[in-house]
Amino acid sequence: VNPGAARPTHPLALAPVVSPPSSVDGFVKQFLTNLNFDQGVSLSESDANDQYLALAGTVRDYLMARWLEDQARQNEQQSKTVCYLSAEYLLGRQLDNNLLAARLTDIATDALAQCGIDINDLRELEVEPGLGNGGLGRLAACFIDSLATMSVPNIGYGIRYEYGIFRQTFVDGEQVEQPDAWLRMGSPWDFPHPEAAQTISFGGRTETYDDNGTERTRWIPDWSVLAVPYNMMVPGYHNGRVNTLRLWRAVATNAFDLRIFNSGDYEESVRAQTFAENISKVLYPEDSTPQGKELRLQQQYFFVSASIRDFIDTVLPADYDLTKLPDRVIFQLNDTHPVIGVPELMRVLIDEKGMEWDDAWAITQQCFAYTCHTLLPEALEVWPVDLLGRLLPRHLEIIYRINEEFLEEVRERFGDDMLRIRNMSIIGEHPYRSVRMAYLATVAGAKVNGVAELHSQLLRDKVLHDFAEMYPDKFTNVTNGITPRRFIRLANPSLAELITEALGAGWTIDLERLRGLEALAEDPEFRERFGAVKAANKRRLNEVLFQRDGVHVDETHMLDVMVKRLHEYKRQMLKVLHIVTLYDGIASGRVAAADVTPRTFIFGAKAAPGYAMAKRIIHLINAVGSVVNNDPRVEGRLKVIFPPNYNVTLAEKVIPAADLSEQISLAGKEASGTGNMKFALNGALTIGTDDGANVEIRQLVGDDNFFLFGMTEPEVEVLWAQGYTPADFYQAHAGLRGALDLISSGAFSEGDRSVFEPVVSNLLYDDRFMVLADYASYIAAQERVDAAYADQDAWTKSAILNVARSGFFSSDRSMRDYIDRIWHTPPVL
Ligand code: GFP
Repeated sequence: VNPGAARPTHPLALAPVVSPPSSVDGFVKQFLTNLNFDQGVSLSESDANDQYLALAGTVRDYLMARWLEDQARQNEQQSKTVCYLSAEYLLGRQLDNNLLAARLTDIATDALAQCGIDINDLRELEVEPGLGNGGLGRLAACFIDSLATMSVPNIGYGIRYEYGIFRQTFVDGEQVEQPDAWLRMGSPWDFPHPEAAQTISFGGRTETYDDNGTERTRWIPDWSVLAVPYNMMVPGYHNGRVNTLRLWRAVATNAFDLRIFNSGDYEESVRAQTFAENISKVLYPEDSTPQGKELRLQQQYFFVSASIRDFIDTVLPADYDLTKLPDRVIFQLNDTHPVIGVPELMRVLIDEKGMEWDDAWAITQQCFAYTCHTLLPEALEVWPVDLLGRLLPRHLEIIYRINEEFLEEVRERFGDDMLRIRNMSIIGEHPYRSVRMAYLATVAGAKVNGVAELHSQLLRDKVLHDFAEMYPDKFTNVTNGITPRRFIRLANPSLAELITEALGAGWTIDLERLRGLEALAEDPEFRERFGAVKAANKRRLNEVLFQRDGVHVDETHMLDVMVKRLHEYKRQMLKVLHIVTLYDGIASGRVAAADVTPRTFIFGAKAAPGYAMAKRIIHLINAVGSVVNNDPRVEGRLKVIFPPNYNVTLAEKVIPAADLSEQISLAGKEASGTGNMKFALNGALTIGTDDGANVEIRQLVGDDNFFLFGMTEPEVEVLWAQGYTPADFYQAHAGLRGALDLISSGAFSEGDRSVFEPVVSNLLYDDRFMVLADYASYIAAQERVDAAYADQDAWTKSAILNVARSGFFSSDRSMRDYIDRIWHTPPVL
């Protein structure tokens, strides 16, 4: 919607858009219309995919009127918009979420039944858009859900990757990646808007010119691509609001194409097109190899430039006074991926809109805020100056000038302290000249936040210490959260019903109300019903996994679950060592099987394709699983399940069934975690380190309802400083020795000792994430878990208290904190 553009004058253009009637008959009619006119089939000829697409189209039709109204209202009220810039959105399936938001679930179910269709069959056809790697992308999806539910104007901006996160398969226990062609069967939830495309340029050079006596700079790029927006609706829960998620797809420009095409070189023309379109082809894996680096920078600039210009040129009125830009927008930088937006906004304001440097800088500093999601130094992005200068020469000049002025400020403040200046410079010198994107974001952003209390504190004290000293007021914390709509209402309908029965319906948008369950933890009847919900969720998981992978989950077992990206810092290896220890105990006869709590261990994890150690660990988990699951000595006691291709859809089934949530990263490494919150809110107890948001979970649920183990962050530091020798821990602990020796012996690799040797020697001689140092404490905590689980009634009580006390972790609360501390964007009612 471009309020500045000429409006059609025909009277019908002013007529309101009307939703189909909210009745079963109205739904049937609209559904059949879509089936006939959009899919081009009659009901009797239609297949399930036609029906799914028509169903999705029908839900969309219901939301459309509100969507159009909301965009118009936000323009009229000149409200301030949160533009969330994120390279990832891990959305999960859309159908159920949108039905729930629009209160259409029952109507749609009945309407389809009238057409002889079971809606459940169609649900299963939806391929989730996996446009993210893990927590970061899932967080973005939770946030946009909350903003819509809170009626806060928001546009989520990102990339419409043609291939999202790869589909994981296992071949002989090893991860094999398959492309994720999520668009293959059609994509009913988004709308392309080619007329709103932006031209995004790259390469070339800059030159100065005389503009009526003022020297100005312009960028003469080399090549460009079109960014075509695809809009998705983001409906709020039961409030009739619909925000927008705008994802950009790269398309070759005509000019680019035509020039080559006319020269008769058709092959070259196709190649050029492929080159341009590669930009939005695939989602980059988190720990990717350097080959793709240039393309990754292209992706980042592509979506950020398109988004900023879209907002300025399309969303704002044509004559908008850009000195007032901070009244209308805050660009939230989700990690460093969109930070190139800082020099881009400067360039637009100065080179395109004719502003002076100082004015542009003052505006830019109010329009951006930065969220950091990591503590691993290697995860803070840097771009080689050569590469950035080649791809975005004007931006590099701007970055240099920002840095020059910033370092001048540092000098004024702290004197000529060369070490400090070198440490704070946005341009790093070692091992090569590079732009430190986190520093650029920190200097430019109005606010910088971490994603859990401990993380924000470590950012201030360590990672960005000098900056926090210089700008103490910039730094703040916003603890992450998750949307209760998807992760309780949709994922755990039986629990949701039980809660609603106990507390009334308001908790879905006011999660602190879960506190009301505390009293009920004392009620034996409620505990029994709560326990029954868990058991039913285990049965449901059993059905899903049996259908999906042919494996069974025994509902009498404790379900001990670790699901998250595979990374050494998250320490899936510690979990493996626990399993091998238990197995070794029984198999060697040292421990009677009857004395071991029956447990099923469930893993879900993808490893970045270029991350060799992570892939070996996946192989090891599968190898341990295949030995354990086939050894009659441990039958009925231990079982390992590792369903391939863990994603949001599977998470929604696994998490509600879990008894024990594994959050076992090395203290000081996990920024927050959000899986930990999902488990607690679904009544699992956590075994965890004092890391990320675990700290806050433990404080809220209480020590009695949380199994804490491991070193604290300061203890980790002390051990490092002393010189950490993992082999000492190996020597000191018989159980650990037994487990590592068993792996080394080839027991899980058909006698081949070489297969897992790199994993074992990495632990013995390097062990950056101190798995061995925390082993003994972890095993002791697991023994406490067993003891606690033996009293099922007391366990259930703890589980209820976990739910009751975790309302703080709603993403609605996170959004309120961002609004109060950073954005200052009131709802538009
Ligand atoms: C990252 C961090 C997590 C954090 C999320 C969201 O995600 O600790 O909770 O971002 O802030 F590491 P993952 O790497 O875990 O996917």
